[in-house]
Amino acid sequence: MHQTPIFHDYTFGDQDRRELDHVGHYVLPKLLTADAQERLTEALDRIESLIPGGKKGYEPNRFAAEYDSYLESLIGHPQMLKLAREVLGEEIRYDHCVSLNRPRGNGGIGWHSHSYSEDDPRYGYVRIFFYVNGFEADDGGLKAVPGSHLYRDPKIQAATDEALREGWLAGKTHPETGKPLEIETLSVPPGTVVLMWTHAAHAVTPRKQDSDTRWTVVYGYYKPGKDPGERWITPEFERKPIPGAEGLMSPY
Ligand SMILES: O=C(O)CCC(=O)C(=O)O
Ligand SMILES: [Fe+2]
Repeated sequence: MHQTPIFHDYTFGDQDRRELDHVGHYVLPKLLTADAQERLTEALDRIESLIPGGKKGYEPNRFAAEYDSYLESLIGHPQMLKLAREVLGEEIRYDHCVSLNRPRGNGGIGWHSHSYSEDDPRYGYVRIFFYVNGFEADDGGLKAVPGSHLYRDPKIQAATDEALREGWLAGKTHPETGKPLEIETLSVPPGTVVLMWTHAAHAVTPRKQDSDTRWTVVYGYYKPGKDPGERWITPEFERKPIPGAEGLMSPY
């Protein structure tokens, strides 16, 4: 089936893959086409409007692709799958699509990491973030700790940068360089895609009171073979035929 491109031309080569593996995240600035940015903004605006009064346990933001056909169509979009496979290898599964809109005054989120296959680094899990209108470091900005993913710790947690430095980060070094781990703040232009390994320590700064909404959606994919835990997919959605997504929905 023909689908309108969502990404401009790019190459994600061996060098880029090595950088993702070394750092834990990888930024693809301005990758989204103008058309994709426009349609994503519309879709994410709709999701945002559904949140008040949304169903507990089946929240429009947490099950975003189940509430919006455009977001759904991206799960199996050829360019999305090509990127996911460049990162994870041929065999992949879909895990979740969550809207991460941050309206003005949104508090951001403290330091954390996520889980998957802690005991076997051959099985990866990657988040593909679409930062549709970008962000500045101090305004709904993503922060990360290069090298933290190599510890494969799914339980990193800290409320502030200071608490992270005094806690989890204290004395930790990059396993490949021996250099002390440090916090990195990002700023990205509109249309940016960010890849992040699941065990990377990350956090988000608050959105300013006088800013517009930060429009963001994330898609999670992994290499099957390990227990993915609770996936944010309803049984009905798991069975739904989605063009391009055949074989991606079963957990293993
Ligand atoms: O809102 C963001 O930029 C990141 C949210 C996050 O931590 C996640 O989706 O895992
Ligand atoms: Fe996260």
